[in-house]
Amino acid sequence: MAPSMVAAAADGKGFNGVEHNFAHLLKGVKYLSGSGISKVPEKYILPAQERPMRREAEPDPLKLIALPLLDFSELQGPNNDAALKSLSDACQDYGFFQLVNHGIPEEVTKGIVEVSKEFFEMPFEERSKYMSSDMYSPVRYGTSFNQSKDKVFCWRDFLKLTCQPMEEVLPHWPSSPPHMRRELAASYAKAAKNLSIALTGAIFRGLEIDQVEEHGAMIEEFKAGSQLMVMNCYPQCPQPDLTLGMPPHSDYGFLTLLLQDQVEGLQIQHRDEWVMVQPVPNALVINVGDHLEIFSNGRYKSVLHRVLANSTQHRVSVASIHTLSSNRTIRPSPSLVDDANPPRYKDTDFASFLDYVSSREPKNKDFLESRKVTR
Ligand SMILES: O=C(O)CCC(=O)C(=O)O
Repeated sequence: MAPSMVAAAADGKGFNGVEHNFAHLLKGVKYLSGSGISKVPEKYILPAQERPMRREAEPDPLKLIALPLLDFSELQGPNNDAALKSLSDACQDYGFFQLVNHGIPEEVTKGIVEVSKEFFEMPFEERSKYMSSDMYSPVRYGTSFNQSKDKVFCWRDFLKLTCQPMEEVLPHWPSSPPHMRRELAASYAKAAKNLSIALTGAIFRGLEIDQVEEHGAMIEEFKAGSQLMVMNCYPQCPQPDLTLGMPPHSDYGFLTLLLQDQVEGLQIQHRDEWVMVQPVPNALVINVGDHLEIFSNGRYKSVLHRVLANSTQHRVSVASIHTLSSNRTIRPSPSLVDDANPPRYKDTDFASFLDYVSSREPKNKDFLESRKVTR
């Protein structure tokens, strides 16, 4: 019997039973999965109508979608009208696309996925040094979506690293695995930041607002803007039909760049159906966040997405979420607003998002909904 199982048995909470004490659950799903459970604890069981799997009325929930595949070199090159049009169409119709030839070296993308796996493989005592309920902490290790608010836990552990200003936050990042801090996480974070700025420039060109002085200045602001890197760990789950790796949510920022290993799990909502994103080797999954939906006055969509748990394969992903600095107000671009298209969203900022999510259980796109103008 593994030592963790002995400990569990000793305190009377059988790991094959359904009940577990809350302190065990806060150790996270990597710990639970490693303890050899054969059933998910009750805290992870979603109400029947929120479960991911095969309800009679639902079409095949494992339907794969080939997201629009964009080539970054074409977006950057001359005569890029067709590429910019594809970018704009993808942001309107899917809110998601995959990006190839993005220029981040493969050793960096593979390295950050590997180092994330190594982090979650470390003993719980080592990982737990970074546990914090402070949303403003530059490093936060935890489990579920928001472990202090979630009524039902999801099957995910995470490490969140604030990336700006890099010189200030870097000393707080985990010092193990030994090469995590500088060599990989920092070089991936910098590369993702540069790519997000270049993509934002392409998005402004696609929206035909790049010549507006204010937007040129915004691109400069993005350089010192906010960046959060989230390493997600979804270990094998004994009953994946009863729970989710991540519940349906949208991302708060302008753009999210997601690196996933080749294990399927990410689903997006497209035309009222959940569809599985097919991993493409060496591609990044990019999605429109709430701030870009607001900035584009609703033209581009911040789309609901979720992650399925699975019983056979461990999955790891690394999301890098980019937006303007936390005290910056986000509002519909004045260039996209006129009498026919009045502002559809209220002004917002990152701090109000954090206040919102720390005061309640986040659900679906409820923060974005709260920012909509009702007429
Ligand atoms: O793991 C994934 O594929 C998605 C992660 C995600 O949605 C997030 O970190 O917000």
